[in-house]
Amino acid sequence: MADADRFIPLAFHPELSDAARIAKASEFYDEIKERRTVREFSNEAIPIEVIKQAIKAAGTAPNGANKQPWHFAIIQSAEIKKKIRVAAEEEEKAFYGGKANQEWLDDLKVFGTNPEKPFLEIAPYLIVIFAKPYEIAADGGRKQNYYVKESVGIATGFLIAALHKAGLATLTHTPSPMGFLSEILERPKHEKPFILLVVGKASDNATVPDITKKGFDDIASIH
Ligand code: IYR
Repeated sequence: MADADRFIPLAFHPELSDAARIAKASEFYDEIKERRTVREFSNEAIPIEVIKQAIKAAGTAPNGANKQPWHFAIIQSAEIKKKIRVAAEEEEKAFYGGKANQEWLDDLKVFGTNPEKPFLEIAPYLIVIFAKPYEIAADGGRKQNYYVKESVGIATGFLIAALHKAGLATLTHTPSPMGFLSEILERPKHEKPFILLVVGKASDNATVPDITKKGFDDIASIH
């Protein structure tokens, strides 16, 4: 435990009635349930300040020992987007052309996905979230990080929620393997690409698959 004098009073202490809490929780549900993974983006420009604020929100996520084991690379350069598209499509051709088994391909049919990823060039931003299994200290040694996947997963969730709140659409894209992202973005070797997030406005005529989410009783139990 840290020294008592290193603790400060918690600032966030909302006093809400039970009814207000229920209302707030259901308002958030109503908002977040409108989030859909989108594959048809508008090329309309979005101020980078929106992206910066959303990444700041992501950076507040709970994480192992407050090591904040993440890096967010924002890509707006058309040239880099093109490189990423070419490399991602290369991996996806291998995925759809034999690497994925039939069950996986059947599970993807409803989404209408294929190896072509034009959105990687159309959307105004790509954000590559990197996970840092460890840090390199000033003396070149390794400093441990903890619960890295959990931490980066939670931060990515915050990021997606913040972008949704700003009215933007996202696509969590995970070409596999993603090593090409480290090379193109010239990130240090020990940072591992976690998710490639495509960000922008959904195109006016965007469509999404007609799928549903499991209900409360299917995802939760009360003990
Ligand atoms: N990465 C591929 C395949 C893919 C896999 C899953 I699991 C999805 O939910 C969607 C797609 C692609 O992006 O096409």
